[in-house]
Amino acid sequence: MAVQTPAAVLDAAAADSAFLRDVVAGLTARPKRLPPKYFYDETGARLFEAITALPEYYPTRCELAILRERAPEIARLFPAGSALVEFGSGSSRKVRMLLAAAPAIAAYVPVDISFEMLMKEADALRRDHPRLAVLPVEADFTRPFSLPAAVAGAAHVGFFPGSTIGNFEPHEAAAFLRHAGAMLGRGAALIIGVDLVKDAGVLDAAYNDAAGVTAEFNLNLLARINRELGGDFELASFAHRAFYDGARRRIEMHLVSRKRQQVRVAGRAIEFYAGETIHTENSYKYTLESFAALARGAGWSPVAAWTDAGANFSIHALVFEGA
Ligand code: AVI
Repeated sequence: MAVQTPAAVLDAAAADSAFLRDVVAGLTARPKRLPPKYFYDETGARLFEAITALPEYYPTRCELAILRERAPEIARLFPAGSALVEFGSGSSRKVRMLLAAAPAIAAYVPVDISFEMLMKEADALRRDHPRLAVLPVEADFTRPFSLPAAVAGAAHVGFFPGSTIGNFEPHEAAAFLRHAGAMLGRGAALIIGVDLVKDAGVLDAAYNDAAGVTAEFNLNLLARINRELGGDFELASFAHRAFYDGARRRIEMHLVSRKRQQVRVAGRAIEFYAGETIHTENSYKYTLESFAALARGAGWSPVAAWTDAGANFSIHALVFEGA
């Protein structure tokens, strides 16, 4: 068994209480909701990896295709000796494509909430890039955090792939871009993946895969509440629902109560009527123009944007001018 330091125990307790607070607040709100960032416990991260390989889930494949084709062009935007900061690094598959094309990068700062994942990926990257300083930061990148002192003097480039920005409400996305700019500094570049508006049928299929992996990913949120907060959700009594709202340009994901029922979470009774939903995620889709406008409003100048051949997904390069 791993021995935890007192600080690690405190961190875990603080994280747990934030989870508890957010779950109680979300399940007692009307309509009920849960923050999507809690999808990613160990099981959720594994299920998300499985989603990225599904035939219907095009974003990962399309973003990798853009990186494969455009990495040398993107790498030209990185000043010599710069530090690449990745928000929510997870597996290092995408950044490896940039690192291979950009020997000018001196340091890589992966920021992630999962300490185990950070350490595993950092070790592998150090082996493959012995001259690169790999400086992991364990943090929730949706909250303020500090960059390592070792990169204070370097030019900074941010990397935020995967269209995770789409899981933020537009005002949260703007706030994230402003904070990222303030942290990376005036003149810093940001390379960001953004999913694009497209045919509703393609979008619906991507979030309602035939194998049911997205349903399992959605339901794992209830399983996680059972595991970590002593909840008694019966998973079979909830159904996955995902649909595209064309007016709001977003996929909505919900968990629908199949019957009238009462669930207990952390000693509280939560009532559901039949058909009541918990809103678990929004995944906003942008046009090239609507994302550029969002970025401009947050102090970033768009300098380039690339799409895959089918124009399903985009990668934008932005430079921070100051808010
Ligand atoms: C991580 N994020 C960009 C995914 C998305 O497409 O919004 C999460 C996801 N939810 C269901 N499938 C994938």
